[in-house]
Amino acid sequence: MASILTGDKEYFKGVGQIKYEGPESDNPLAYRWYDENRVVAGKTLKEHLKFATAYWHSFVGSGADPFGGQTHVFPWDEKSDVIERAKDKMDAAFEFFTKIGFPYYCFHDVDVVDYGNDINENDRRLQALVEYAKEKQAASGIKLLWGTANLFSHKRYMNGASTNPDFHVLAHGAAQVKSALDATIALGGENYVFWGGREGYMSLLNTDMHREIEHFAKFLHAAKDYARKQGFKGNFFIEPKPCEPTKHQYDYDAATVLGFLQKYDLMNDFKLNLEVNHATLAGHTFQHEMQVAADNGLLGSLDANRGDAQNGWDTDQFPNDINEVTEYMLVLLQSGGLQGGGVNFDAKIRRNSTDPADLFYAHIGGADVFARALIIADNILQKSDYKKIRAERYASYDSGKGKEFEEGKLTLEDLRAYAIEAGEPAVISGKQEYLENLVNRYI
Ligand code: XUL
Ligand code: CO
Repeated sequence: MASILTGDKEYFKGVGQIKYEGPESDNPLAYRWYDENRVVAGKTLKEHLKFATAYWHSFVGSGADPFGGQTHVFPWDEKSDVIERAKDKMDAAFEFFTKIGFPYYCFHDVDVVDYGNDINENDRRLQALVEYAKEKQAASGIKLLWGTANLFSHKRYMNGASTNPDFHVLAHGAAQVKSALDATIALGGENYVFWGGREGYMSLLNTDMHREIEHFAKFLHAAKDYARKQGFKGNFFIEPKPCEPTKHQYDYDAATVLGFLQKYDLMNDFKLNLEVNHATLAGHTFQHEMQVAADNGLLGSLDANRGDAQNGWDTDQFPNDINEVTEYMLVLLQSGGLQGGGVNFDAKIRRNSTDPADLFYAHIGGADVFARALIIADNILQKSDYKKIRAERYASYDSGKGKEFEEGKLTLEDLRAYAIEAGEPAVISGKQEYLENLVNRYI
């Protein structure tokens, strides 16, 4: 099948366009819940969720782990010419994006084309693939949700990129970010992500943390100023993660990044790209991270995946827990949705998932669980007493002295006087099990 979308080769043979067939369908290569045109809470599922495919896990990830090498052998990886090989990979990627029917994709610079050590040559390579991607985007209607630069794989970044103790390395990171920003802007990318995998430290014995964080802030300002000068109107996102690969990453979690953005005057341009498995590594639920972000106007985008209850590392599995995802969607709907971003499946199929169709099953499952959870969350908000119970829990602040306290009108002495006057408080249930059952009732 020769077309602009698939090049001259079909990579995912035997898999056609994935369609919505409804909950009763037995077809494993169909959506049972993700009907992109279904309207929920005033918007289509497609508009709420803005699903994106991650270039790195889907078309680059080799299945290797610390105990063994490649198990995913890709037919688009065969040519020796670096540009031709990258074009084959892009053909495969757009074939997948088109068949899965997601409106967006995301990439790191080095996912798209292999980089060497020559900055000018790397720029030429990326630009060549940007031109190719422009044609593919125009032909398919698929858009770039965000671009980013990989500042963690090359050995020069072993001590960090913008937080490297060696200024020479920081400058190389800046060169890479400049061309990744140029690529994102040229492709009409809606956002740009900074995930600082090695922006942190392994030992405080050799680390001047204060100086490194100051450098990090200066670097972000320089990147932001450059992109704005080029006319970029989108959001910058910081993606928090507490550790891995560094022992301690500076962008630990949503609350830590909030403090950093406020301290360094970056609140106007930056929001958060939150990832489920990063939240759990930080000892938080994902809904906690989402709520922290939403309460501070920072709920930008989501990297959808899940960890493993028995493993303490970033397993990046595809989401499949309807109960958990429903809680995410309750936060999403109540906070007015994502600001500029979408739901990017930053997830990888397992090392032993080696059929071409496995990539489809994974994304179908992820999309269905988010779509179904959004519908359930909307039902809970519209039809149950969930909102009423939560509001009643805080009713004592809606009038009288409680209201005066919220308005900042009461002193510590006033509060003491009220305590004496009102006597011992009643014991009031938090109704946690009731609410857990309520969620299950709507699933
Ligand atoms: C790593 C991770 C990255 C970022 C982009 O844990 O999540 O893939 O999303 O650099
Ligand atoms: Co991520």
